[in-house]
Amino acid sequence: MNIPFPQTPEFSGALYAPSRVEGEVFDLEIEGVVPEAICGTFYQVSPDPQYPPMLGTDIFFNGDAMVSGFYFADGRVSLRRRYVLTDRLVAQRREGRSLNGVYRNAYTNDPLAAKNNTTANTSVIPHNNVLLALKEDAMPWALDPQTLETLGEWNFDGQIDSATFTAHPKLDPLTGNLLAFSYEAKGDGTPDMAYFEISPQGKLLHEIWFQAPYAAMVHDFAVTEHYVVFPLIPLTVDVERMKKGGQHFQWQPELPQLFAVVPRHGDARDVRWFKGPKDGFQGHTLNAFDEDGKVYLDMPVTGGNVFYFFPQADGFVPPPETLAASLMRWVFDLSSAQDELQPQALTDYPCEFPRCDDRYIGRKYEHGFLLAFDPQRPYNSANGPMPFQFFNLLAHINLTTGVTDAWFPGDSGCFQEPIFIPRTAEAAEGDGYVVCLLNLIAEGRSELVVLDATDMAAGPIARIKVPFRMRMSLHGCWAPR
Ligand code: V55
Ligand code: FE
Repeated sequence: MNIPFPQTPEFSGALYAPSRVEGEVFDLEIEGVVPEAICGTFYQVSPDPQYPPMLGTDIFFNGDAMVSGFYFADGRVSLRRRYVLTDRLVAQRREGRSLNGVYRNAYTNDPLAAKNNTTANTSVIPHNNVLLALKEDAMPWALDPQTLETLGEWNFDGQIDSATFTAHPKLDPLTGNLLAFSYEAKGDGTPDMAYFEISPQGKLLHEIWFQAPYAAMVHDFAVTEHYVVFPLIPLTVDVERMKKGGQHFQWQPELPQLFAVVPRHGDARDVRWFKGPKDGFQGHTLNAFDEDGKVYLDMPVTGGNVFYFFPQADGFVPPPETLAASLMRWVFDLSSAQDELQPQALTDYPCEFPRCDDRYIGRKYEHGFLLAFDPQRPYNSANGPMPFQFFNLLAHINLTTGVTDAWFPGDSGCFQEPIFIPRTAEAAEGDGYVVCLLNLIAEGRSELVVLDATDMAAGPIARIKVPFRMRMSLHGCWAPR
């Protein structure tokens, strides 16, 4: 390979320079003590381009999928990393170069590119004895949970006939069912959506197909005991634009933040649509629950377009410092005809990558774990400009008291998405540990930190040292043994 990666913010610096390192480290060095009760695997996936971009530049979301597993047992931790060998990556390796053009725009691909355009790079989740690597533009890819070997594309034994599948399925804590959905489910630009419930043994139990008023990004969703909620971000799709080599998505400042609320056991006729303020960006969901005919949904919301790489029609993208964000609560009153909503702020600080105690998914809950940004904290400018998605606090929020308890890792540290691990299977909600990747920017390396969820400000009880730099990632999960 004799073409260098571009020196753009998307491909350089401690967070975004590609890593491309596959391998294993047996028994990582640990400072502090990892409780022996933590037994299982922390998986996460990072977009990590195998080759420099074919068109000279690219967005972060278009990298090949590097899956990492941190295997915890007896107070020790070992690490394994493998690329997902998608058709797309195999074709690139065969040709020795990138064959894929604009993100999610196969019209711009090289004729030698694989037909299946997915990178499977956004999230990982265990299901029915495989680890699924997911991206919302295609069906998942299955991996061996132990070796991380790629097993192949996964269509649930042919039971799911959709062009796409979300990167944010949820595991129902009551049944173990995998709850998932598709958007652009009949191909690029189609407004078709579908909801799926799949048993722990892989049987499709129920599906609901319906149409949205237009095709828009539906990145994450939320489930409650009786309902599912789909946030349609005002980023719309236009196949004609794609054919001209344009972006898959375009920001629409005049469109509302749209939501579909669907009874889990209902059908297309039961879908209700709600509208939030325009020019707003619904982020990842923290959690949701329903009570007395109302659905409560908590998620970070930003005023304006967060995705600078999907500008609006006139090319405008808001300067990052103008984007105000906070954790918000939306309340959908299904007994009322009111379909216009105003969310209420739960925090006065920007945050993202929220996670709850997975045992409380869809149930009334009070604990959230998330990354936050405090601009008042020092940042060492010797590290260069602050990179995209720079979060300098790892936080616990108690939604009942409103109190946030956070750890600041110093002026050269920032975090990747945290996960929560209960202290024991029977522990109270939020009683356990938070595990999170810490990027040590000045040192060019990473640590996996373990904190006591009940005392975040005290900092890590264990720092698991990764002897190299892990690229910025999106999502991970905890798979208990
Ligand atoms: C997101 C990430 C993606 C993607 C679409 O964070 C949305 C949101 C890593 O890829 O393709
Ligand atoms: Fe996501």
